[in-house]
Amino acid sequence: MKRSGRLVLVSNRGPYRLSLTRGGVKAERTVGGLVTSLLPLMEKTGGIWIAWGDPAGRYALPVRHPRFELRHLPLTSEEVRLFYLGFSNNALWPLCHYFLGRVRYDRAEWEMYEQVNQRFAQAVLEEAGDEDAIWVHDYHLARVPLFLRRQRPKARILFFWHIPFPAVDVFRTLPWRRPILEGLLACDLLGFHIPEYARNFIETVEELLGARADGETVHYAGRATRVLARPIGIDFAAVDRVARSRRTEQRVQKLRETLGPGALIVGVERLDYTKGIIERLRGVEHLLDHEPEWRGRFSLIQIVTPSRLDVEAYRQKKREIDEIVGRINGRFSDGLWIPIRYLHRAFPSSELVAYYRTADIALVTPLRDGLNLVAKEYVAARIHEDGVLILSEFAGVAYQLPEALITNPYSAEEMAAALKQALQMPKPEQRRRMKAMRDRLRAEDIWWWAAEFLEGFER
Ligand code: GDG
Repeated sequence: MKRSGRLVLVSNRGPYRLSLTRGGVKAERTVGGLVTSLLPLMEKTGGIWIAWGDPAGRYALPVRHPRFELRHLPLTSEEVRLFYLGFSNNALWPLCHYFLGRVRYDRAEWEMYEQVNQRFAQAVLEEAGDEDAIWVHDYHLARVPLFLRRQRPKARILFFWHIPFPAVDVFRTLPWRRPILEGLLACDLLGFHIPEYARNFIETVEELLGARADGETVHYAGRATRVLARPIGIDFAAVDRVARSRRTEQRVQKLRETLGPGALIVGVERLDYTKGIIERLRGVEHLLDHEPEWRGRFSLIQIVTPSRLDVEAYRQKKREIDEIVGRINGRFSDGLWIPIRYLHRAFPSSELVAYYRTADIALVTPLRDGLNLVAKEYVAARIHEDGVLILSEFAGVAYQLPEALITNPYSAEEMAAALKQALQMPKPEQRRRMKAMRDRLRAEDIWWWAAEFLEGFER
């Protein structure tokens, strides 16, 4: 039965990997930025979440205290290969992250993207009533708004684009640029993280589609779409609460004892070439090479969560990381001290919070990143208001957190300089910066962000 006035959320990846057991359904959280922010939202507002997944069907989740419905849409292995690994991750992902050298455009992949987007749209049409707000997420599903609009001219459709939107001269390399842009312009409210992406988008549709922009409203094909830039938030209070818990406190003590007296630096990311892991390691190597007095005085814990290992580019990246970690540790370890501790696996989120709380410095230095939630989680976990965040100028979140140390990850020299500045930063300066960042992220959390869109949309 369709209930009216609820939220219908659509994304490629869902919040859980489900398996059927004799006792019922077993749900395991999936890892990624979109899910981190949207799961608390769905748990609070309720509604239905449509996403790729097995087995097909509708599930009430979380299993113990159901708050929303999850509808799983299974994809065949051919669809996964062409739509997900192909067009989404070999064309749109590198394109939007300015990695033109990695882009591969292939007609069969595009056609499958089109088809799978149609299937998602069909599932939405089956679930959504006229009064529902339909909120489509991310670059995998750019055509969905148009397919919905054709069937439901009056539907209320939002879209949020989680990755960067590149400059027009980059985006125009995409042979299917028109249908992607027209797909997006079929929604009523289109969200990006930061003004730069919204500007790029507006310039792109003006130039490539001849659309007309009037402030933040774009007019095209007899319709108007409002374009809004608001960086997605995290559940700040929840991270803060976990960071203050007794269990975390014990974990932090334990980590400190095990890791010894030097400064601790942490890095956490999915294995992805956009995240700049190699470049970061080069920055560390540069410091140890050029300023030997720092040897033995800090170590980097680098957590790399396995991701997209069915794509060759990602397997290749993993080999490169293994190699450079081995080289740096081989060159500088002195038997007792190891500069880099590299962990290639996923951790429970409470364990990540313990690392954030223990680490004097967080390195978040992607080559390009839509926003970056690890930076936000680090800040939220710093309950004593100290610690230093080093941010790449190419992470969207740098726009929201100018109090971080902002650096250029393409320069090992600049990264080493930022690291040194962080290692020497006096506590009062750490506090001044951290407090400003905490105040902002507490205010601009996931509830603020959702209200900006859902209420902005009602207006
Ligand atoms: C996309 C955009 C944008 C990581 N390892 C583990 C783990 N994580 C969690 C982190 C964080 C999330 O995954 C990663 O979020 P990011 O924002 O850093 O990056 P993407 O996955 O690339 O997200 C990004 C985001 O969407 C939201 O719009 O910010 O720019 O690329 O929450 O904590 N979580 C657990 N174990 C791990 O090992 N539990």
